[in-house]
Amino acid sequence: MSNNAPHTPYSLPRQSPEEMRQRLDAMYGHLSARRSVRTFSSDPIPLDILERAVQIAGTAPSGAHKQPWSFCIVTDPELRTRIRVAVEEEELRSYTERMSDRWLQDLAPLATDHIKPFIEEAPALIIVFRRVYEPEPETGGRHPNYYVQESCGIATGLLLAALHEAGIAALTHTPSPMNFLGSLLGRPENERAFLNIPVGWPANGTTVPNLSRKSLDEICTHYPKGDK
Ligand code: IYR
Repeated sequence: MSNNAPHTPYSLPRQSPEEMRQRLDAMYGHLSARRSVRTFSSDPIPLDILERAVQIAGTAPSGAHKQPWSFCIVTDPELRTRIRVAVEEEELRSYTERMSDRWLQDLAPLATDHIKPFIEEAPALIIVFRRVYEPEPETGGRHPNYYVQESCGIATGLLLAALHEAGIAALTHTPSPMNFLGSLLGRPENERAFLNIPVGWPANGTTVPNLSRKSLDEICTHYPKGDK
């Protein structure tokens, strides 16, 4: 891990407004077609493609540049079966005991339940862990990380964009609690499971809920208000 880097000159090429608009229009057109997918073809994805996407995720900014994340690429079928069993146990408890009626109603359009075949059917899971501190082997102490949630959220956003760029679908799956993922993967004590992301191509016949996104006006406010 790099630290105490001396400063180095930095600039970005200026684009013309036309070029900026053109590039962002293209990016919006592409990214607005990203959808969460829950049914995957089992066709394997070359590992170097997934590694490249993880490398892109690792370009995210992070608190004090601590890069407090680890990405586990799980293709092992036997391990995925064990993950599925543990996931479904927790999800069953969530759906029947932990989630409120309001929550279940809100989820109804997604038609989800506690059965998660995608854990075994998708060719890979990328399981993101947040590193809450870094161990200090010399002293046995703990060096804290900062803004770990935010940093991992940004990195995961870049990961999803990278996968989509390569035409690979993903699901941000959040079994809760998900401490069992750390145990099943033998992760170190300083890591906590953040998200389970099954990845793959959509299975033939995949459908997604017919959702729409909020408009720009709904998500963006100008100050001063008169602007635009
Ligand atoms: N983790 C559960 C429930 C769930 C919760 C939300 I909020 C979602 O947007 C989707 C699912 C599951 O994966 O089924």
